[in-house]
Order: sequence, then C-alpha cells, then structure tokens
Amino acid sequence: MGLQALFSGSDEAPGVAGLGLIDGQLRRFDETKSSTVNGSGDGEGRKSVPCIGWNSASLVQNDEFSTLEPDEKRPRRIFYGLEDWRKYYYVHSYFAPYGPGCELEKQGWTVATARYGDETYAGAIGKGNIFATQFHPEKSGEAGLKVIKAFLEGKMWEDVSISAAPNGTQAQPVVKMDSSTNGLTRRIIACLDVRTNDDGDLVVTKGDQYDVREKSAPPPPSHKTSTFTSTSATSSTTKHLAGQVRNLGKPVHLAEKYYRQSADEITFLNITSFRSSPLHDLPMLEILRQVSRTVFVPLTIGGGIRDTVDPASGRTASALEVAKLYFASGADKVSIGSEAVTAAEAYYAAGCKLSGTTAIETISAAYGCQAVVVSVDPKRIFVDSSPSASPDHHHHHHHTLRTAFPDPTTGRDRVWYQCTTRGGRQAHDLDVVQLVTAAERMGAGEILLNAIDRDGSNRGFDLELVDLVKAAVRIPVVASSGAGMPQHFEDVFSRTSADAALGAGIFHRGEYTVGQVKDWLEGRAGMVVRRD
Ligand code: 1PR
Repeated sequence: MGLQALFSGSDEAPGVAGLGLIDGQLRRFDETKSSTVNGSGDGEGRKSVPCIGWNSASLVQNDEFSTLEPDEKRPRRIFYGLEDWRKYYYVHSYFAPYGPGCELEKQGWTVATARYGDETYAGAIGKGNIFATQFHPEKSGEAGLKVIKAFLEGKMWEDVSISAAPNGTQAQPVVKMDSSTNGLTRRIIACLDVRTNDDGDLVVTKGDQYDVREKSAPPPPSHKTSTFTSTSATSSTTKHLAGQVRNLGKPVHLAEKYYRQSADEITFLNITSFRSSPLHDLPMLEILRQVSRTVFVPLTIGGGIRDTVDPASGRTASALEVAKLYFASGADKVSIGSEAVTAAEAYYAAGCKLSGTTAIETISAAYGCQAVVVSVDPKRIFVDSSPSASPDHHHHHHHTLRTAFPDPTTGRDRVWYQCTTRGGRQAHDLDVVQLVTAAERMGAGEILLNAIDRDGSNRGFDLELVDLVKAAVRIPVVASSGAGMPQHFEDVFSRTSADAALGAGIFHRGEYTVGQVKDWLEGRAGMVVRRD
C-alpha cells in the first residue's frame, strides 16, 4: 500500500523526499498523451486527469502468453494474485514511469504495469517483504480481494500452467485493451437516490425530472405499460400509491445486488439533505458502513456536503467535517451539488478569485481532488435566436448550443443549460459550462453530469450536453440521466468521450441488469468492460 510514498520523490511535491525504498521519481499524467483520438467534441485526443477507472496490472514476463500454440502448455507465474486479464480500480494523477531505460527490474523489483494513453507505469511492485499497488485492491472487486489474500498469506509467487484449449483458443481469458478509452474499461455506475419515505423508512427512490412521488395509481394489468411501469418484479414489490414517495427498494440490498452484477461503482445521493442537517443523518452513515463491509467497489455519497449548523449545539460543522464523517464510514468520494453552485457564483462575483474556503477546495486539499465529485443538475432553457428577437439581457453571457431536439411548441433550437439546486427546485443565473469550469478550478476531480430533462425518461443520455461539458473540462465526466436500454450506454460511449455512464431507474425497475448492459457493450459494440 502507499505505493507512491515508497519512491524517492514526486512532481506532486517537489523538494519533498519520499521514503526512498524504491529509486525513482513520480510524474504527473500528461493530458495530451492519449493513445488515440476518441469520441467527439473538443476533448478529442486528450485523456482525463485524474485517471479514474479500471485497468490492468500485467507482469511484463507474461506478455508472450497471448501466442500459445494449440495444445501447448506453459508455466506461468502469478505475482501476489495478480492476473493479466483482470482489471483493477485506479485513481491517481501521478505515476511511477515504466519503460525503456527503467532501472526498477535491475534493482530487483518485480513490476506489473498498466498503461494510460501513451504512458506506461508501475501498477504494482514488489521485492522482499515489500509489495505495493497503485490501484486500490480493496476497491477492485473479487480481483482485488484475491491480491489482498495472496499478500496476507505471503504468497508472492504462485506457479500455474496455462494451456491452449484444443480448438486453439485460449484457455485463459485474453488481455483486452481499449485504445479509445486510453486503456480503461467502460465504467458503469449504479446510482441510488435515497430519501425517507412517508413511513419514515430510508428507501431508494427514482423520479422523472426529479419528481419522485407516484403520480397516479398503476394502470390495470391489461393496460399498455408506461415508461415507468416495467414488466419487472419491481411492480410487484413496490406500492404504487398516488402522491407517495416511490419505493424501489432498500439501499444496502440494492447496492449489494448491483455489486454482484458487476457495477463498477455505486453512488448514493441523499436527495432531501437540504431539508435536514446531515450531522443527524445517521442512517445514511450506517448505510455506508454496512455497504462497505460487503461491496468492494468505489462508493460515492452525495447530498448535504456543506457547512452545516448543528441544530442541537448551534455549532457550525464545516463541509470538510461532514465529508470526514462520510469518508470514515466507507465513502471513497463525496459528491457536492448545491454548494458547488453557491461557490461558483461567489467565484465569478469575486472576479474568478478562489477563496480557499469552499467545500470543494477544503475537501480537495485534505483528501485529494479524486475524492471530490461535483454533481450538476442542469435543465435546458430555449432561447430565441431569430434575427428579430430582442437582445436577451439576462442570457447573453450563457454558453448556448444548437440542438437537434428543438422546442416542440416554439420551434426554438438554441438552448443553454441552466444550473439548479434543491433538487431542481431553484434555478440559478449560471450555466453548466460556467459551473463545471469553476468547479474544476476549485479542485473537483470528477463531474457527475445529470440532465433534469432526461432524468427517468428512458430516452437516452443528453449527448449534446455531454459534448458541451467534456469540451469545457479535463477532469472525468460521468454521463447521467435518461438511460433506458443498453443501446443508450453504447451511444454515450461511442458518440461522446464520456468517461463513465450512470444509470438508476433502468436497474431499479429491473428492466436490465448491469451485467446485461456490459454484455451488450462487449458483444454488440466490441467495447472492453470489467468482468470479475
Ligand atoms: O445539493 O449537494 O445536497 O446534493 C443533492 C444531490 O441530490 C444532488 O446530487 C442532486 O443531483 C440530487 N437530487 C436532488 N433531488 C433529486 C431528485 O431526484 N428529486 N436526484 C436528486 C438526482 C439524479 C441522478 C439520477 C439520474 C439517473 N438524481 O442521480 O440518478 O438522473 O436517472 P435515470 O437513469 O433513471 O434517468 P446537494
């Protein structure tokens, strides 16, 4: 563990010596060194930094094993449970370079490498009683648990023999790399919107356009199903009562289910946090504690990450303290929504000056940018762009785009994306590009890009919005809202350069499993996904 600290130094902290157990200097990823041009928009040919996602850790000596002849058997050595075809969860901006002239092996180190774009680095390294990984084994599903087990059992090397299957195909899965993602797999995130229902239970809910209450009694069974009433088990397990909060299941149970379905990450959003102090939101903390005992992929928690007055004591707890509670309970990242909008407004009002005191800045400084997600909830606003239109004094400074989906009533085809807070209830005079660029500047490590117009619609992701935001920032962008079928995931990955895609209703309503989405991406679209 703590791979980077073992080296002599890092560009991350010039002049500060590392432990020096391994001779070498860490460098920062170069955004321009991508392996290929991917997706569309201005982000072409660049890679996101920090690097967040699933990648390999391959032993250099095993590289030749992709060329086994039929019936040929060869011994293969497994180093601390690492298997070449498996994927591990990485999140980092700095890396230990590996390549020609690299002295690590001469110094007796065994190195398993990963490649992000054109940069190759040590994914795991060991010698004697030292073993360190750049990836997070505790967040790498079954593959990571295997590595931890081997380490605890002191099993540095395991000899296995691999053979080609009689028909000449590999008996072992082959190492798959996707150059269009700079080596990472396509990341699928399951999102759980959590709130207390009318009976006081914490439930996973899901609305359309952020309205999570049942609109009417369910249609009779013979009625043609609406987009919301699926053929799945959900309808039998869910009470459909008009006006009540939709109950789609229990948070811990669903998180475990999606983990078993090979979700690459789980996100929990406490969607009514603006109503109460998160300091008293102990059930949410308890959910995290329980989930982190059985779910070994990254967990993100959002909702109410802001400076908060404790109603009991009158004391103000900083956003950093609130985040700390979540990290201590098992969260890997916190997601900041409303507070990011407030901070961005203040940033622009101050002439683009950072205050150093916002939630994003303080948490990013303490835990690293990769621990800070900014969740944005934009909605489309049509503008009149006809020559006869009077200049719109309110919106002339917003980033607009021409949309392929014009307003059906007015025919207007130019939109801007307005930021909202309080679950879409409050609109701000700030557009999504302004928000994400300010958030990146403040130290956010990832953008969770929702789209209120698409939320719960099953119409697919808003690809125009994804392109707009990807072109504006260098940090990873998670596309969210609108997923209704596996094809939608293929679309967002093949037609934009989204770094990950998130689904909620599609999984909760049981229409598709995460595994089925991955089957589609792999089988139909030829994309590389993680399998445990
Ligand atoms: O503002 O920092 O307290 O955080 C509150 C968080 O709660 C924000 O991240 C905000 O997005 C979220 N939120 C608030 N109200 C709602 C609501 O639904 N009424 N949920 C809400 C937002 C959006 C997505 C959803 C996707 C995918 N949920 O996470 O899961 O749209 O849905 P789909 O695949 O079914 O289309 P703060």
